[in-house]
Amino acid sequence: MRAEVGYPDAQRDKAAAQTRPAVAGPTVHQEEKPAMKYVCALTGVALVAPALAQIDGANFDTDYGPALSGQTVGTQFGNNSDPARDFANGSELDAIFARIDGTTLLLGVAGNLETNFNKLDIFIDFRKGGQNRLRGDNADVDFDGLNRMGDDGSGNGLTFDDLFSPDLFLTYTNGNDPAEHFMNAAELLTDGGGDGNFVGGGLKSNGPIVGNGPGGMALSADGDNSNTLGVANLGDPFDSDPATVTTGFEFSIDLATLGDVGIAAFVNGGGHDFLSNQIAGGLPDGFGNLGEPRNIDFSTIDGDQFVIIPAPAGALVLLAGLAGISQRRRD
Ligand SMILES: [Ca+2]
Ligand SMILES: [Ca+2]
Ligand SMILES: [Ca+2]
Repeated sequence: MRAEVGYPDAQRDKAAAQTRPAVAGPTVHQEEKPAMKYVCALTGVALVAPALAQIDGANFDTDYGPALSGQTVGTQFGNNSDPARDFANGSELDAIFARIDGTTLLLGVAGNLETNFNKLDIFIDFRKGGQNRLRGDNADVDFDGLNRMGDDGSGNGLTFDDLFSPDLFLTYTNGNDPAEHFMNAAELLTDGGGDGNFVGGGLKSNGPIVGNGPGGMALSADGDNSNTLGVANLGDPFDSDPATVTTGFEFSIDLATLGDVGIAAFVNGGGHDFLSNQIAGGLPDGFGNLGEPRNIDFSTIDGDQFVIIPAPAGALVLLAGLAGISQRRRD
């Protein structure tokens, strides 16, 4: 019972590591899983009844509560000094705020994204399967930017931490004056070849991006670039505690799934071709830009370069004994 609402790929990998038969043991009652998760989450929604966050890129503290993760290193993509909501002269990823509301992931990525069409790339692990190492035959989205990070045929490809195999890619960007913003989305199927599409965008003054991703998944997003605190340039003292930055980029993602979710996120160059050092979960002290995406292997970098977003609290309370599962998932 304990693992029924747990983190999909962590369970899979842990089960594999223990070399258990696929149908034996308490963690792998596959046929029962959807029904159990459905019951738990429905009950959780009834008990918790959280208000829907407004997708505006602001007020993350009141919308989500404390940050799940704060940045550890100063930015090498420029420390924003422009307080305007729609413009930034640097990029930093200060904190991750999130919660799951029914089947919808609500995500706040605090910080700034320079309005030069640099990218905020987000990877979401919400079901079994996916790509621990990015393949080169995924959907062509954002000028083939996803495959720019993947295997070029030589066996490389951006590789995540061991327990993280994302199933969905989202990318957000902003630039121009007057400011515009855009979003694309793509599936990350275990065997590649998934669907992907341009979600939407245009003038920021028109409000949030509202559209659909692969399979008709409902998506919305908006950005607020007004932060001038958080981390500073690499090597300088922080402007403030990064976990207290409450503006940035906000997403509503209807995953149509229930249970814990993992996310990875980073600031990337305009062609998805040069990773900054602004990575969700943080890098070890002193790390600069990571550069060529295809050569990055987060499993060789200390710490988790992903963040776990727990399933709704009500579901966990009802399943007594789940305390500590988050820690075990990181083993
Ligand atoms: Ca997965
Ligand atoms: Ca800053
Ligand atoms: Ca790591």
